Amino acid sequence: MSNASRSIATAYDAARERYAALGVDTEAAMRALAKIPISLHCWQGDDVGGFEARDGTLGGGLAVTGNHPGKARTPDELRADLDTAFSLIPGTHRLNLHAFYGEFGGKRVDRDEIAPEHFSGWVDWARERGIGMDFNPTCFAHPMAADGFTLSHPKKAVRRFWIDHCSACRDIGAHFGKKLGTPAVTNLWIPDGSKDTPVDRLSPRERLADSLDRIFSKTIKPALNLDAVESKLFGIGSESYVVGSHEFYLGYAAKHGKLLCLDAGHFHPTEGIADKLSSVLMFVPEVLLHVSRGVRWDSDHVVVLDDALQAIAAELVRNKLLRRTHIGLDFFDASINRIAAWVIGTRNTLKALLIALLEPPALRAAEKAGDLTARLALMEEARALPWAAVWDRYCESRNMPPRERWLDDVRRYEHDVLARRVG
Ligand code: RNT
Ligand code: ZN
Repeated sequence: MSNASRSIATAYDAARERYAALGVDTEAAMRALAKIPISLHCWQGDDVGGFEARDGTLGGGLAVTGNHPGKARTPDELRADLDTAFSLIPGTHRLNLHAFYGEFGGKRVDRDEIAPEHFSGWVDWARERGIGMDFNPTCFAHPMAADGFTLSHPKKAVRRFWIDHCSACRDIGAHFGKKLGTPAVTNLWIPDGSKDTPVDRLSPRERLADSLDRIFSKTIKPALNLDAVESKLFGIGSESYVVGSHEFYLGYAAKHGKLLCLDAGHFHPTEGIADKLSSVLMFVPEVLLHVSRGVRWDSDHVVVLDDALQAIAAELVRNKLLRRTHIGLDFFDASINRIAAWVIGTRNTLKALLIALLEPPALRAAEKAGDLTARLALMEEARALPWAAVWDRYCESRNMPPRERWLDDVRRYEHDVLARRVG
């Protein structure tokens, strides 16, 4: 046993005892953590670029900043990068793919023509690794979305095009579900909105509801594909009005039994999504999370272990909502090593869940007894409990580098692989 391993073992033994005295079983917490999949978003790996045979602007109000060298240029490179990230994250996780990451063999395959065959490389890759896949229509970075409207567009032909794209995506999601033995969550987000104050806020929403009804008219078994809809408060170029607002999709999802996607960056800057979970899950069957971090706006910074993230994890664990929650990530930072971005954001999400799983029962008991002084006191003391010793043990027991040791692997990969990607 190395010195580092010995110190991790000693620290864990002390932590286990400390937690046991508080009525917390650290082994059970690690077992529970191992069962929670996180869906890693492919788009952190290439700055939301995709692999279509077209060069275009990203659009849709999405913006990636930074020019760290070595971004993935091909599906094989992106898969190799993902393999590296997965090799540094304990647990069995998932891949969340966007439609424009299909493999089109250099051919122009338009969005309304995509089919399962364009994703066989991804399916084979996921199957070999025993992981599930999730999916997303790509309703941006396309001439048909250039004026900022897609499924709510006033022109029927434009709506038709995007309806066909989204319908194709559900079939592809179902194909993933069938091949991989776990349902794909196919999440629909559109950029539709207006820079300046519109006069008519209603008609676009009526058109969007009609488009959604058409997209979802085909019944697909939930064992294969689950539909999610993602709201947003505002975007770049849609500052004054977003057709698919929170109220719109909350109502739509509740009425039609769809999943609601809550993106942590899609609300007012001081508004967290943690408090929404217990309400929303009373009325929609399941939720999808886009774990993200907005800095002053929906900037999609890499997720850090902040209060907002810990509050989300605490809500899921305390209210036993994990069974009905699909956890996905949504951030993109091109100013740092992109694989490190995945590893940092995913490991932080897991750490937040572990902290929640290790919460002493005395907190709830104090609240139940009406002792609000003790509730606050215990909550604050709990922040300093030795969860990090349990995390290190969790990583080691699953043959994953503990602490910051994963960074050595990322640096090696950067030197051996990423640095050779030029042009
Ligand atoms: C945009 C949404 C959406 C995208 C991805 C790329 O504001 O958050 O989820 O980030 O589809
Ligand atoms: Zn999102």
